[in-house]
Amino acid sequence: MAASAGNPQGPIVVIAGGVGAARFLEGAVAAFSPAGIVAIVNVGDDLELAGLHISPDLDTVTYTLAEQVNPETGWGVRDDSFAALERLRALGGSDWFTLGDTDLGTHLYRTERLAAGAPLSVVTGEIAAASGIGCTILPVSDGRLRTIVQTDDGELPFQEYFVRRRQTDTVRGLRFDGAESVEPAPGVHEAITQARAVVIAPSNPFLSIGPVLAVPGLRDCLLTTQAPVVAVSPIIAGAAVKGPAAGIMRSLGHDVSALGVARLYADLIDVFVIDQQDAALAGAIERDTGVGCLATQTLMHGLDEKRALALQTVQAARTAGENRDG
Ligand code: FO1
Repeated sequence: MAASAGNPQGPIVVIAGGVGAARFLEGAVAAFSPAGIVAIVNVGDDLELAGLHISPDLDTVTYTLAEQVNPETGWGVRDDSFAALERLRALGGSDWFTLGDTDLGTHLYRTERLAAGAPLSVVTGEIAAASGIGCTILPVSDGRLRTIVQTDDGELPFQEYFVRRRQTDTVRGLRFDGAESVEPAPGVHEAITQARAVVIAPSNPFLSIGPVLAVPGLRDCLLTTQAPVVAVSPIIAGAAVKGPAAGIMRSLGHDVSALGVARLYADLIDVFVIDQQDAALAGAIERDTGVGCLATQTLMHGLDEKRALALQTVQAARTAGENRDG
């Protein structure tokens, strides 16, 4: 747990998965100077398909901040066309992963640059800059890290579980392939160490934040940074805002509630942000985990709500850090 209030000149660091984190980041970029924000993004969802390197969470964050994301899905590009996918289908190729034509351009660029020897963090920065994004987007690692989902049908690569089999398998466990040997990407350690505040975004704690925390040194970095660390609950009133988080918590034996999430993060965080619908849980969370809570509106509809959540979350972190300093 952090030891003091953090560096007031340092960045706001957001540990991010896909859609929920991207929406939180939209608010952060609106509330604070984008140049002072660093997103550290999950790469456990990455996949190789038809020879292309696809990084769904990096792309979701990038497209969202570039105001290019498909608002209906929260991933992919708005108003994209699917001529390439239709051709692939007509040829009898594999079409279970929906790649739009504009999105494909991103994967072609990334794959070519990686093949030429550029690290993923550099390529991600290039794509962000070309998309007009003012904040820093970093993959948690340049190394190969892949989430493997353990089910009754055996081990499944993440996107097989998530997209191809539509999250219908009961999750018995998770494994982060490559985690033992990867390193944090350049800038990750520095950003957390020098942060003003670190936010664990309202992302799936197992599928999105789990792979980030599995990178060697990341947990220690969060435990030793001077910056206050805050998490935003992705579980509201016993249900996930989006995706399979509730079912996974249940099948892995955790309480499907903000309290269950708080227990997962208790050793890392100084304060926990829960939804106002869960305000009655604040006392139990504080007694059970020793972590203080802020109950507020965490469901983000428009930009005003996203900005308000970002402001309140960072303020809660700063206050927790100052109280800790005494
Ligand atoms: N999610 C789906 O449910 N179906 C898809 O066909 C799909 C394609 C896809 C293509 C590019 C991309 O960046 C994301 C895509 N996603 C799709 C979303 C993605 O699988 C998940 O949202 C994340 O991996 C979980 O954070």
